Amino acid sequence: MSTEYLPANSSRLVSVFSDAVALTIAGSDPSGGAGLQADLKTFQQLGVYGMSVITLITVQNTQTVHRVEVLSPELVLDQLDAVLEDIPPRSIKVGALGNAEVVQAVGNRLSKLKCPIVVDPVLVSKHGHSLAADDVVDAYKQYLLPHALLVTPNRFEAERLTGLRLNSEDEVAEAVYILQQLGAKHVLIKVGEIDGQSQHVLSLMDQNVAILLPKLQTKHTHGTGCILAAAITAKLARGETDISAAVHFGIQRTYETLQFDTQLGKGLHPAEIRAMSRD
Ligand code: PXL
Repeated sequence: MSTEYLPANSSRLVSVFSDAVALTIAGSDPSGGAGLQADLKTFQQLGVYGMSVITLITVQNTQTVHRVEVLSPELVLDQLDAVLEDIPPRSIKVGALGNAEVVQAVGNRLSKLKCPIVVDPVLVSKHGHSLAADDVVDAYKQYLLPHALLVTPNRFEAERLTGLRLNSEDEVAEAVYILQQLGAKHVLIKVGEIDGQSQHVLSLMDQNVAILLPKLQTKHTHGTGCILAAAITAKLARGETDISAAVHFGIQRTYETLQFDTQLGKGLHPAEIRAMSRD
């Protein structure tokens, strides 16, 4: 038998991004397309060390969600405290929380932190199906939005949080205003199609910017909401302080995922950010 030695390297390299650490507080999607799995993969691909606190477990694949089990608020907080006292994240993403008790518990804990918090209020699917009862919506307004540097609702979530119907630019602007009154510093509404164009609307202080996206004919968008918020969170973890730059980065990278179909699964193919080839 011959013997091979790996090159005796080395001074162990200290990662360039060693303080680029992000935490996601989110639900599990075992098929890997959405939830904390999508968040962690996105962090990793963007050069950020990822941590995850699990809030709920879904039983799902690319075709259907069979079951959702929400963890107790105590178990969620215990996970959160364990990582916070050990590896302070530079930014935090909040995804699905499942029920009002968990929203309240997480919101109270996050109120004590200083790092940027991106809240993706998982309330209604991008196709318009409700994922949360009314008391969850109220809990988001009361306990979580006041601590959000950025909140990223889709059109239906923005409607539920504000009680408005978003059918025009004026109504979108009104929704942005209400969400800021509720305490979110910045707002990114993933409006989708309005006046015949696909767009996101970002609030920057007193100014709203419509970011128009070329329309792509694909239904394979599973996980893109999670990926967008995670990419923004990753950029913040890498030290970006300009929220507009972080949002534009996230939109660009998420949009790119739609131009590349993973072709995985029998249902809606999951999207993913790819930073490098698989060699
Ligand atoms: O994209 C919303 C979302 C968030 N979190 C989990 C999910 C989904 C959608 O499927 O499964 C765990």
